[in-house]
Amino acid sequence: MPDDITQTQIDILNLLKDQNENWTSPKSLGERFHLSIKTVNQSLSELLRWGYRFETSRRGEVRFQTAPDILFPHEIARGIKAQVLGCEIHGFRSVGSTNSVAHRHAIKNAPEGTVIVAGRQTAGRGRLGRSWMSPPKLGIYLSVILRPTVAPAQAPGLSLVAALSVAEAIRHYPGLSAMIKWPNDVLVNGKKVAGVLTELSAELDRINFVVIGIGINVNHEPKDFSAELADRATSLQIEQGCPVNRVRLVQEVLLQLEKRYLQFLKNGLKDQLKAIKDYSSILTRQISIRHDNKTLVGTAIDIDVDGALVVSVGRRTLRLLSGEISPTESY
Ligand code: BT5
Repeated sequence: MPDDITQTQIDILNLLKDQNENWTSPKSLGERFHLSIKTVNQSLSELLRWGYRFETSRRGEVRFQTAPDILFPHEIARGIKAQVLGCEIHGFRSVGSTNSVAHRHAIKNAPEGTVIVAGRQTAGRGRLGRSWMSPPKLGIYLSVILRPTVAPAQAPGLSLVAALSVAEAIRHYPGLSAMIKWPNDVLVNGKKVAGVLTELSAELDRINFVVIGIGINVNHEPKDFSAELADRATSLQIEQGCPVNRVRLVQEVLLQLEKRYLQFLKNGLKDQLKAIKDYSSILTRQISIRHDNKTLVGTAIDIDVDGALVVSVGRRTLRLLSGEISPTESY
């Protein structure tokens, strides 16, 4: 239960990690934190139960070996390079939706950059009432609270900013050429590996806050997807052939998102449009578009500086600010 690890356990853990290769005795841990040796040993047993591994010397000293692949806030916070995103991290073993939890924190004035992360979601959601499959231990389910000082009309651009950031974080792993499917999907080898859900609380001319929800399929095997998703979804492990450390990936996503978000605040999408277009999986392709209750077939020709998809349909040119598109041929 990530929400149940105690501060004493975290303090002991961090000290042991700081010691690198050096051995530490339970007695010195006790002295450092004003604890009895019994409490230190209990804490070490609890950490073992969480999946941490330590080496023990013949003299009963310990040294840190490995951490479990659990999205503990203290693991994400340690060594994070983002400055603002992740300033507060709240972790949960299971929630309905991290976006809903983030929304509740935002209303209570949580600062910009607050992150909500969960081991699983029981009501993970996509756009337009769709659901996001969020099984335990395999994926990343996180939401970030932002308070951008831009007009509400600019907010849809943040979905592209987030999709680009996730694609860039994934591209750090060898062989994973992540692409963006406008407006909010990230694909690897033509299959969906991540999705972004941007939710807004705003008045007519002012944004109160934005919640960026990010779901990434990380260590799923093919059997972990429902029959309905089997042909369309994939995970990083499936595409890379080996598991991916979720804590490191969260740190990378937050770092990329912070960089791109700061650019967005300064110049809108201008400085990232080239990367968004370079990674777009649909530009120049024939797509079908659901628009005004009709399905149209056209060619995606551009993404403009507002984040709109420009599509040529017969002799007409449409500018879509949101919507559903699908390729008419495979990627
Ligand atoms: C999205 O919606 O792709 C946005 C997904 C955002 C999920 C995150 S997880 C953390 C945060 N908390 C939440 O409650 N949500 C966010 P959309 O474009 O509407 O796509 C939804 C569709 O993707 C579904 O109808 C399925 O077809 C498909 N889908 C569902 N789960 C999937 C998965 N795990 N992997 C790939 N595709 C999936």
